[in-house]
Amino acid sequence: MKTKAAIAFEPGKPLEVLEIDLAGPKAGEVLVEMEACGICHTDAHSASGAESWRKFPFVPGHEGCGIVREVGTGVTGLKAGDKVIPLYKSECGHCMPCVSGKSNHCATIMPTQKLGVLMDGTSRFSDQGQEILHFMGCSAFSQFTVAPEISFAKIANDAPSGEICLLGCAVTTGLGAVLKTSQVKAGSSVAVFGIGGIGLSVIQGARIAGAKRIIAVDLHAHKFALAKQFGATDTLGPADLTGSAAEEIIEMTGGGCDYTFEAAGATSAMQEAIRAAHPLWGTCCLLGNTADEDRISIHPTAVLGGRKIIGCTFGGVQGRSELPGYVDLATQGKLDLAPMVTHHLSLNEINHGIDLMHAGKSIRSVIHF
Ligand code: CXF
Ligand code: ZN
Repeated sequence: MKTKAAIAFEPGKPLEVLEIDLAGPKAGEVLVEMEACGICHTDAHSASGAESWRKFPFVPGHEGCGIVREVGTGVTGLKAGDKVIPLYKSECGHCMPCVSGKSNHCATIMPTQKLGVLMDGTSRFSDQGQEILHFMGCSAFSQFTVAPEISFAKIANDAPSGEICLLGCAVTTGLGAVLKTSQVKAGSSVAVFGIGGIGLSVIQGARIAGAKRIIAVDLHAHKFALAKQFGATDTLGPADLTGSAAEEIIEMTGGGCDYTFEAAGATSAMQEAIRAAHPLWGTCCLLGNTADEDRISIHPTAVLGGRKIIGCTFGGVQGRSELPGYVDLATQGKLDLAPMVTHHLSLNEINHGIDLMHAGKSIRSVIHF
């Protein structure tokens, strides 16, 4: 069949939108018609060529929501008509990390997913006979995509795809970091560094957890209105500071926060977030990704008092078993997603959406198919 997709043909070049070929689902695989997909920094980062190991061309996109149209042989958990969110963290339920119940780093498709192929070592996408690779097991910047059944969370059919797609990455990353990985307690103090899609979701998670103080830190003060709307009690920007943000937070909280989160993807923010966590019982949770050569450094005494430095991917959330519950939070009105979607675009406008993101003009742009 044909599918209209945005393709990263060469590192650093704009995506090209064209009709390409898509082979149907093989055994254990599922064909999904995408309804919506958010644009995430990771899509642009990977398309930029910053990952020396990544092979081109590929179809990016990993924050999608769509409808199952066809299932391959042996698929038991999904059927045509089901609404799904593609998972860049699959959940097979059988590998060691899945069985442990302590990790969402499902090992089953990791080796092939990184290579941009499905589990049989081949891609379903092609253009005039040239192989086009998959991305993060999702390739959601395509009207249709194919991935294994273990790479989809089945969610409520009445969930609104244009907002729920954000649970494919940013929202689950922030919410899961707070509710699952850090298990923020009611009455806690929380600081969030970086108020993008992930940071705003940390704020919403902290509000849901009943945190009494939520301090939003960002270099751009125009982000604070939404942070406050989502539950931030305090905001800190460059204009509010004489020293560092960490020093100010230590002053404001009488020693540091119970929990801090880094959602800026910058080592400088990570160092600040570590310092801003209380030195005796504070937990600092790192969420952002940075360049391969980046490092953060601490003196051992930074943790000898009891402070914890942790981190997670996709919030530590196991997609198939736990994402439906997060979707329900949104449909029950406990999680506000609509204000996060600052731009609604067509697939043809994808490069504009990427530009808006780089210029800091969007929280999330969502592609509607
Ligand atoms: C990323 C976060 C950093 C590791 C790879 C996945 N998540 C989504 O954008
Ligand atoms: Zn992402």
